[in-house]
Amino acid sequence: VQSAVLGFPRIGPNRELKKATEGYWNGKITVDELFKVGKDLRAQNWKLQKDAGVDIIASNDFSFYDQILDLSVLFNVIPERYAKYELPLIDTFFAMGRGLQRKATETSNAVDVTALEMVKWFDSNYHYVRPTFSHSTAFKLNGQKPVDEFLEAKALGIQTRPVVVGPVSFLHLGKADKDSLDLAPLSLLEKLLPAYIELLKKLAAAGATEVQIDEPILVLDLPQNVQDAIKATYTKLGQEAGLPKITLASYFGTVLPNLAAIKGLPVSGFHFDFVRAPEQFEEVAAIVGDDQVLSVGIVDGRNIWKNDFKKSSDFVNKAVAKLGKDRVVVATSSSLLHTPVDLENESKLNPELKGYFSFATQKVAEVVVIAKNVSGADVKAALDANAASISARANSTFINDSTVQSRIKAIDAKLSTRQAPFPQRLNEQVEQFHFPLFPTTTIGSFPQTKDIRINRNKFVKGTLSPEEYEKFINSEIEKVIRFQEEIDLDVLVHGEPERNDMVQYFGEQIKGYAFTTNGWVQSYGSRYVRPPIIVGDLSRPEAMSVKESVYAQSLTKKVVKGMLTGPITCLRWSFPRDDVDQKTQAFQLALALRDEVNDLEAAGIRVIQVDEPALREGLPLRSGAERDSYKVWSAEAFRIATSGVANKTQIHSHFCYSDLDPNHIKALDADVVSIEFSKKDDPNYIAEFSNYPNHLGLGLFDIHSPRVPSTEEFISKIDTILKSYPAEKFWVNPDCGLKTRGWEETRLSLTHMVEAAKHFRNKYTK
Ligand code: THG
Ligand code: ZN
Repeated sequence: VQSAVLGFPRIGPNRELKKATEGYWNGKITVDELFKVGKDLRAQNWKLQKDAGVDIIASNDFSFYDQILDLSVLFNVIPERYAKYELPLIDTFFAMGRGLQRKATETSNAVDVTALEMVKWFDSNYHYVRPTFSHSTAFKLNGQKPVDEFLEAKALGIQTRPVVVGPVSFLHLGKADKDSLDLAPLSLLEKLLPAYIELLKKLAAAGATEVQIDEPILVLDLPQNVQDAIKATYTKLGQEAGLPKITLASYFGTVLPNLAAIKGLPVSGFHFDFVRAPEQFEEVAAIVGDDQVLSVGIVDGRNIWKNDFKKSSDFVNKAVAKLGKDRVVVATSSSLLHTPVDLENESKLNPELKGYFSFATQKVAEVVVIAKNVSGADVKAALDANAASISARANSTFINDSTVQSRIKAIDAKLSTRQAPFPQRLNEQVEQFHFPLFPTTTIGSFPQTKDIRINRNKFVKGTLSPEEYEKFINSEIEKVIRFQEEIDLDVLVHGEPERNDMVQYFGEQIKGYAFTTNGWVQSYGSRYVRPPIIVGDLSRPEAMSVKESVYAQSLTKKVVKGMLTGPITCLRWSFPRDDVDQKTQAFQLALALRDEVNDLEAAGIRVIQVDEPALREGLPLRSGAERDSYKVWSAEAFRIATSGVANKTQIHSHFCYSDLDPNHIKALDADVVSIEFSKKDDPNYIAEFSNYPNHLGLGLFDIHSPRVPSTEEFISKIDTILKSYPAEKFWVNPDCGLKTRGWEETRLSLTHMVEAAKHFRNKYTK
């Protein structure tokens, strides 16, 4: 039985990739230095896997930004607005990922282009850059990244299995560009396939005997035409001579509803995710043909709990019994991109807890042990140690807290209902606040400057005393308050200088969480997060955010909004427990946050924002009972957190990164919500929200890009929205928090935004 890893994190054990890409963007390193860092990281990752004894090692799992953006560039899916500048390919690639605004110099023309849309990768916290097709898209190979990286590994003496996302997922996950809204991306399949075939032939010529083609959309509800496209595509690839063998892979769920589309396909093997969907085993194993291989995804690519070798081996043995040892592969459930690199880098973690975890490097070893075990090799020592650890965790004192458990049992409908319905609350709020028409606000965070990071690091290291650190944070808060007063925003925020990350910051203060010092996971581009780990029942021993909000409010007559992260987002952006259901964990978080919301109100904070950007990504990938139930309990969790306040306290919420369902948002019953909007070109999306009963801010500029929109651009954007959206419900705000931006851009963008709001305020009050 062979072992396989579907992909390894590319960020490096010490975030080498981040430093290199950001260094390149800032002109601190050359393109050759950037490429050298990439090459070294790839070599390091391949060697690590080779040394661990992995039989099937992926290549082309590396990217300088995003593997889907790699594909767009590789297949020349480059909208004219980027192509026209004729930049070096790597710069076109980054411009598509993050936008580019550059003044003309003696040797180059000015560049001004926004980024492509970025969306959540299935139900993960990874974001991909959406392939954007138009009628003029002309597929061809731009370079040969997968071939180059295969050859690079080969030169190191390592035979790899290149991985690419397949043509149907590539099209289905993409969208039509704004100049081609009538275009159905899937209609381009026939034109795209020759480019894939050319790529596969080049890989074969370079010596690749096998490729992994991912069609992760197989775990979604697929319309018949998409299922037909899968069938047609792999039938066609099977007829083509001179290609490497193909393993067709899917992950993050069950493929059962699309089984008819994959049954009988002429590929050499299938990979399925049996961590997420063990129940699909019998039926998928039944479609594996006599000469096909089944890759059993059994080591979790999405969570950090140590694998249970006994349980996994038993599972794989079911496959061996059916197919024989030669036709079974033991694999990670998905790429390990979604897990931190190496547990050994964690020196501060409680040793007991550390013993229960497994990061990417450890998972590589797990795959090998399970494969050896089912192959009949002697791995007794590893099995015994594993069994001891698994049973120790089950009996750990970190897990149970009876106070929390009885609070959960006592939850009733009253706990999740505001005192009065929205119209009445609104009256009381209007009377209290007197906000102008088109009120302006931000989503919460302001630039996290180098200075902030340096001081935080000193504080964490102990070289800055708590008193000095608090003084520093207060001075940052004051700066942000004065700035917002100066540009005349209506609802102010304290700017969150004290927070490293909106989930990690709370995780560190909630009992029942563990957190890492170096457990970085790529979120998008050069931005990474360190998800905290839920290890036991959750509660809030002390107020978490009151001090900073109260200080900010003390500095100004304007209203300061308190800022919290909602229960669903805390859950989704953490590594959750696998021994309790998600709803229970969300409700425990909701109760902890309810205490915080109530404390903020009691301390005089009259507007409280509880962000739920991860609400949408928590939605089960398929429609059905599980999804319906999620919509109900996730909304209930939010309402439990936010319903303990008076009518006149205004609850805000914020969502981003995904297509939202207005009905789901309605069920949260927040007074004001802000949603990401700047890259939604589709007028129907506005229309969908025009019936939303409460107040709504449509994000007016993309905070992921350093680009500064002009006042006129804001005005024209608002004008368009007002064609189908009522002025009296309209809040004016950016797409998301500003922590990744610089002060220069922030000052200009927000100033222009406020000017535009005032333009309409004048127009509508005349
Ligand atoms: N926090 C978490 N998950 C997220 C977001 C977040 N998922 C979605 C979205 N926001 C992703 N966006 C970001 C935005 C900024 C950063 C990370 C993800 C970021 N990271 C710092 C970096 O990479 O330099 C590190 C922050 C830190 O010091 O902890 O800025 O906001 N959980
Ligand atoms: Zn956001």
